[in-house]
Amino acid sequence: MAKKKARTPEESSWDRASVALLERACAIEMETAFERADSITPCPIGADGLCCKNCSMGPCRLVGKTDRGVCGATIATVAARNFARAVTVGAASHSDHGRDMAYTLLEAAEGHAPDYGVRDPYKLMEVADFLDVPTKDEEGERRPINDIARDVALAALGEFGKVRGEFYYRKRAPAKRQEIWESLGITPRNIDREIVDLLHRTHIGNDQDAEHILDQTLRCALGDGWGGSMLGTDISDILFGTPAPVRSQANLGVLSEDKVNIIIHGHEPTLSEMIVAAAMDPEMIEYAKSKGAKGIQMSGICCTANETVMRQGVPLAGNFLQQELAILTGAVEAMVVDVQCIMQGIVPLADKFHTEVITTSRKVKITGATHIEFDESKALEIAKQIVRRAIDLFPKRGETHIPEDHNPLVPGFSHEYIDYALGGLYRGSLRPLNDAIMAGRIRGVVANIGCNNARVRHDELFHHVVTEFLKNDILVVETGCGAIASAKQGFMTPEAALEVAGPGLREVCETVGMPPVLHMGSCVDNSRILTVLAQMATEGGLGEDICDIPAVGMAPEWMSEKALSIATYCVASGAYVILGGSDGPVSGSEEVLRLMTEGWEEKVGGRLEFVEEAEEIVRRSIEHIDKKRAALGLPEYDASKWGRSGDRRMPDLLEIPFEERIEAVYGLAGK
Ligand code: NFS
Repeated sequence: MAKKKARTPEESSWDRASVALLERACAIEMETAFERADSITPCPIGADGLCCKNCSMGPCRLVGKTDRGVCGATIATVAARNFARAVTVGAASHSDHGRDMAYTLLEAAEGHAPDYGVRDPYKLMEVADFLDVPTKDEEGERRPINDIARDVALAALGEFGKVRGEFYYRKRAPAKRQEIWESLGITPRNIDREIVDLLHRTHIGNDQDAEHILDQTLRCALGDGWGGSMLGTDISDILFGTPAPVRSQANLGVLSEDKVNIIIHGHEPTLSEMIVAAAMDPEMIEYAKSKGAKGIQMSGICCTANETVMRQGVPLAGNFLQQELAILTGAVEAMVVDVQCIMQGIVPLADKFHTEVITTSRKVKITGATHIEFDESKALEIAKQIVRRAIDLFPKRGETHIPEDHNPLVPGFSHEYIDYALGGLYRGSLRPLNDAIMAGRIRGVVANIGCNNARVRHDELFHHVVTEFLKNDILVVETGCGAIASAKQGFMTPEAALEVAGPGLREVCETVGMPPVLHMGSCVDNSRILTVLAQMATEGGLGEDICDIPAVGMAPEWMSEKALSIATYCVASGAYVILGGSDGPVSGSEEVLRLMTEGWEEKVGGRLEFVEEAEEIVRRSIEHIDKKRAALGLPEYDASKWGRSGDRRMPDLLEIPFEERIEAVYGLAGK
């Protein structure tokens, strides 16, 4: 591959463990995505959304004097159509994951998947209610759990292809939001239909009005956020338990020198939960010992990591751009993958080591990888087969280079747990959060989510924006690879609040005992963030709708089509969303950019902006939060008012002179 300007390891990643392994890659001349990103110049026409290849009269590149394709399609039509296609793929990926979870619940309820069952009956009852599934029989007696589970699974599957009637999960949004969707005609009819409808429209000779294409894009994305993703989250909780805080560790330093390392990578907890169970089986541990290992070390990459860290505390090996780097340690026996965000590059790299890449999904094979197809009816048996295979590779392990870096984290902040943490078992509510925002102790909320992107310095944008938000008393909630970045950086422990957060946010975190950056799960779990926002809007004091709340959503290092779908459903739900790292995939069309900002703000109260620089992302976010505070008539943010509530920890106070201590605790000095 011809080399252009190559970045040094430090220029490629902000993360120390990754830099060490990139140095290793250089030393042993192994190629990674970082190097390929340097070698491949992205096509500037495609990057701006100006290349149409929807028929064989093209591809038409709308640059220079060319402002229409062969069929006459305009720049705005082409840019909107390309964006719409990306959103449909993203929505399809999340939603199909949700569908698979529903099938697993159905199989479990009907007794065909004996290794699975209902682990959270409370969540099952709640979801049954949303889906109009009766939980009691005609005599008023509780129906058997598996009957309810079967009907919930069937009703959930109905949301994908419902023939007529309403999309049930619309009820999860604030009433005002539902009215907006209704008046614009963008309430999803069913999840699959909006995806297919949008794909149909983007065929040559169909919808050729950018605004009209983008309206359906909002509708399709809503079917993801409030449909496929939300069902994916809910059913995962029913099957595997609703997350609550646990302790864990993050970064490649979690790999073990003397245990069999198995990395689970992908997205679906169906497989990973079983592998985790298999790896804990005493028989498997004994088998590992018989091969000279001290045991089995599980860890995760990407959203599988987020699913299993939230529920089981399985350590996070790393985020998207660390999948190849994990193999470069030489210490990984098996990387077991299912669906989404799996780079083909891991297979040739694994070939150079003793590592085996094992694909498991019916939907995903990678040339050169071992395929062991997962089957829910024999889940644990297959999981054990995979674990055994990994153990067999341990004696072949050669030289290892495991970085030392890892940081503690406390993940597990489902919306249910946040309710509980703030209000206790009997008064569970978001009232204290709303009150803290209204008083100005918490200036606002940022949802910081999404991918890594090999074209921007790995993890740097995440680090920059999160640090600035915390200093400004902004609570940060996270999912996906963004959450893994913060975990690695040590932002996800309660102690972190003392180090980084501003005085108001610190007081709140100390009182509740929570980190200032909350890990809320995988990318489908952005639906948890929607739920929190909906509850904040209905709790009172912060308006009546999501668009009234002083909050911003962002994916500073995004790269996937799923991230575009998330951004779009958040906007359609009323949020201001910023995608970072570049000027975005529609930058070639002024009209589409205007439609996604002013146009969408007028229609749905949210807007989508593409902002390359971290400083500018922070500036615009804080400006938006303050604008929303002012619109609600809340006091102007003033950091000097906080930090004296008496919540400061004793060890801190003991360090300072007595008079200052009085001032710090009671604010009484001089009065
Ligand atoms: Ni989300 Fe999760 Fe990571 Fe991006 Fe990929 S793993 S679904 S798409 S890269 S955050």
